[in-house]
This record gives sequence, C-alpha cells and structure tokens, in this order.
Amino acid sequence: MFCYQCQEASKGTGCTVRGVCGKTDIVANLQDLLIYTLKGVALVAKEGLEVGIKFPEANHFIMNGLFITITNANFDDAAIAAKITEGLALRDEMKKDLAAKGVEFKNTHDAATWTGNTVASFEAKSDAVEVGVLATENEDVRSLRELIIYGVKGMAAYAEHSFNLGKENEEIFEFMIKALTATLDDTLTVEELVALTLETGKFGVDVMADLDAANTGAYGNPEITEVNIGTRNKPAILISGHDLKDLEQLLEQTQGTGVDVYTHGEMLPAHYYPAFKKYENFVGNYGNSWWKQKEEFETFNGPILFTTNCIVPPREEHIKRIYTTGASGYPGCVHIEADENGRKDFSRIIEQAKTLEAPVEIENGTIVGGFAHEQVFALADKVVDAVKSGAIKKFFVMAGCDGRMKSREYYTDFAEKLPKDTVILTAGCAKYRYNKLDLGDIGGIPRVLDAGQCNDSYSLAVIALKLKEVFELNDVNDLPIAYNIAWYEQKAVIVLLALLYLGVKNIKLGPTLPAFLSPNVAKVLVETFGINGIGTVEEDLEQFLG
Ligand code: FS2
Ligand code: SF4
Repeated sequence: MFCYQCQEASKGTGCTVRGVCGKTDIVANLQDLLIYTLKGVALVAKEGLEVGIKFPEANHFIMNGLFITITNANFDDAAIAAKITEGLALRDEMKKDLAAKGVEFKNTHDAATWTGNTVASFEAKSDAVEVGVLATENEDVRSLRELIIYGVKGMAAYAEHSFNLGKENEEIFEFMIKALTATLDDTLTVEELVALTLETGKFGVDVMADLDAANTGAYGNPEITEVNIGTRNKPAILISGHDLKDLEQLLEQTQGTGVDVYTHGEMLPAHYYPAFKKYENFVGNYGNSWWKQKEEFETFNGPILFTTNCIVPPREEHIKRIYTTGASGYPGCVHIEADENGRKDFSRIIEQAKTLEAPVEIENGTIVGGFAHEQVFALADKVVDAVKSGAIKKFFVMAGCDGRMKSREYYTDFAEKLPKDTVILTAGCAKYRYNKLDLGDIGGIPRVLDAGQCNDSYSLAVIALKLKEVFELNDVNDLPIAYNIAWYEQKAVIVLLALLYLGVKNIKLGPTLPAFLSPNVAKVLVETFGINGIGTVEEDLEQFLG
C-alpha cells in the first residue's frame, strides 16, 4: 500500500504498512483499485459524452465510488471488492451500449480493459504498480494528479448528499469524468494540470452551492440555536456523519418509540435547521469530534449510526451496536441499504436501542451555532456597525477538520489568544477545538460563529463576498478577514481549492501541509496564492495582526 491522502499520513510522507487511520494494506489497495476502476468507467463515459451519449448510472457509480475511498469512510474490504465487480460490469455494459449505437470504443488503456472476478484476483491486481498512486513516476505530475483526485473525492461526497435530497448536477458529473480521465493522460503538461486543479475549485464552489440549496430547500435556513450537550434518561441512538436525509428518516422512524436521537461530530449542525426542531426526541449533541469516539461510544450505551466518515476502527465489543449506511462501511457492522425509493429501514437500530441503557452524561449545558449565510445576513447591520465602529477588528476563518494529533492543540490556543475584538467564523469539525470555550461576545455577536458542517464553508465564502459588496471593495482580500484553516481529509481539499478559485489569498493551512504536495507544487501554491503553514501561535498572531 501507499497512501498519502490525509493530514495524518505516516511520518508526514505516506502510510506504507497500515494506515494511521486503521486502514489495512488490503483495504488501501482495494480502494486504489476502485479508483482505477472508476477511471476505466470514466474513459467509456467520456467517449459517450463526446458523441452525445450520457450514462446516468455511471455518474452515480463514480460519485459513490469516490466517496467510499475518502479517509475514514469505508474499511469494509468485501464491500469495496463488490463495488469493483459492479464497476467492471458497468464499464463493459457501457461499451456494449456504445457499440449498439454504432460507436466503437477504441481506448486501450489498461483501466478500460483489465478484468477480474474474484477477490483474490482483485488483490493481485491492486498490488500492481500501474494501479496505485506511485504509478506516476514524476513527483510533480503525481502531486497534481492526486490533488485533483482528492478534490474530486470531496466533490463527490457533497454531490452525493445533494443527490440524496433529489438534486443532481450534470455539469459536476461531467467534470468528475473529465478529471478522472485527465489523471491517466500522459500528454497533459504540468501547466495544464495546474489549470485543471483550479477548475476543480470552480466545481467545488458549484457543488457546495448545490448542497447548500438542497439542504436549505429541504430543511430551511439554519438559524441561531442553543444546542443541548447534556443527556436525558431514555434509551437513545447516536447519529454521526453528514447526511441530513438519513437523519430525517431516523427522526421520522423513532417518533413514538420512546427512543431519543442525539447527534455526534459533524451532525451537530443539524440542530440549526428549522425542520428538525419539531422532533421532541431530538435531544442534543453527544461528545466531540470524530477522534474521541471510542471513549464516547462506551458511555453513550446505545447504537450508533454512521452516515459518512469519520469512523475510527471500533472496539470489538462496540461492533454489534455500530451501523453504517451510504458510502460508509466497517467489517462486522450492519450496513443499511436504501430501497429503490431511497427509503432506509432503521427499525433494527431502534429495536436494539430499546434494550440498552440511556447515555451517561459526560458534559452539560449548551453551545450556540447556526450562523450560516442567511442568519448572518439577518444580523448584517449589527455586524457592519461593529466593524465600522472598530468593535470588531478582524474575522478569522478557522473552518476545516479536527484530528487526533497533539499539534492541533495549536487551534485551541490560537482561539484563546485571539484579541477580544476578533470573531472566529467556523464550519466543519475543526470547531470542537474551541466551541466549548467561553470566548464571550461583541455587543451580542458571539465570538465564535459556527456556520455548520465542512460543506457549509460555502456559507463563509458567501458571507465574505457579501461583506465585500457592503464595504464596496474590489478584492475579497481587502476585507478584515484572515484564514487559518485546519485540514484532515479530502473534503477539506475541495474546500481549499474552492477558496483559491474564489481568489482568497494568504491562507494558513495546518497543522501540516499535505504530504501529497511535491516541493514544486507547494512552491506554486505559495507563490500564486500565498498559502503557508502554521508556526507558533505567537508568531502567527503577530503575522495576522502585526
Ligand atoms: Fe470532520 Fe471527518 Fe467534515 Fe471531515 S468528521 S474530518 O469527515 O468532513 O470534517
Ligand atoms: Fe494514512 Fe491517511 Fe491514507 Fe489512512 S487515509 S492510510 S492515515 S494517509
């Protein structure tokens, strides 16, 4: 195996024996082979698009396959192997379809022609050099190809959440096909790959706008909300991950059962949506960000439903009460599939919850969030006045991910040491590093404004563009907004590329720069966009404020 797609890549260079995330070499290799299979499907789909033939099934397959390979989403080797089998069959059916329509598929790339039909044959193939990341010898080309692939993985995750709410965008699918096939094209120059990287950011903005419209269209605009972080004395289900449609179905199915529902990790912002407030059994948020889950699942007592990443390989005794759905999976955990209408039957989780103890309270009180674009616009006058009067000197976008490395204590420390006339704008699980600190408010505006999940970083971009308009500025970089982003997995990569596409400069990215950036590619990002790594809190505060 060789994997360097996340921030916790071993020794800052890549995992080669077993993932720091817990991924085995077999799972890592099968994930690479799944990506390779998707590239084969994309080659055929591209040929179809060139003559006006579309394959909607391929679009959905590519989207879901990419999502499955995101860090901490799916550790289930059998499920990944089944997906590869499905992909090969789909690819070959598509070729037949083209032939039946008089189109001869001439591409002889191995990704479009290889075949296998047993798990053993997949394991053998997945070990072959042409399949994995290291297939590309030139480190700059490899770096750009993988940067594009990781961006597209994040894009696929957001597209799938939109799709689950009945929204799809053909242009996004066509871009995924273009990007996947481009990573097999040896004729593309480094300059062309850099341009494609920026184009990935453009579609990143589009997919986040689509998901924002899907979420707010279905559940209303997030609004200021106090979320309970304590518990009550009833059996309960914990729902983790990002998929709001899954949450809605779980809430519907638990009505009148005596079973409560709590959010975990990235599902916390669901409480901000008006549509979910009507459920009396939607009690609050339990615990912290993803990496603390082993301890928190112990005290939660009830079943846990993962709708997406981030899964940490569980303790053996927890497997029987952990369920997965969508792109997520873990060997031994029951996986709940949707029927042809998208309905999921969560009754076995509810029945199990009834037999288990209520959660043990590990903290109490409330936290405040719900500052997505419409809520901030509703406060616009207050915010603009505070900036004009000097009560707010600067905003710090501290969106992104959390992770288990000690170096992430930097973000707690940074938030605590920020001057009292600054406001943090956040989204994603990065917020757990400071959302329970008492940082106070500025004239009633809380000093930590949480827009929502990582995809809601879109809201932060919309807010910045609105402020640029209000203050009549020509450049978004002239605003009193600084960017200190924490990243972990590939959804953060698409958020970063989206910000670059929108013209945001001088982003600090930490706790470490991606292992997949070669020195030359990192240099391009530094010279073109001013991206830089974090230093000490003191140095960085000086740099931002000095
Ligand atoms: Fe956090 Fe994990 Fe949101 Fe990432 S819960 S690092 O998936 O996408 O952010
Ligand atoms: Fe290592 Fe991250 Fe890849 Fe897991 S996802 S194998 S931790 S680089």
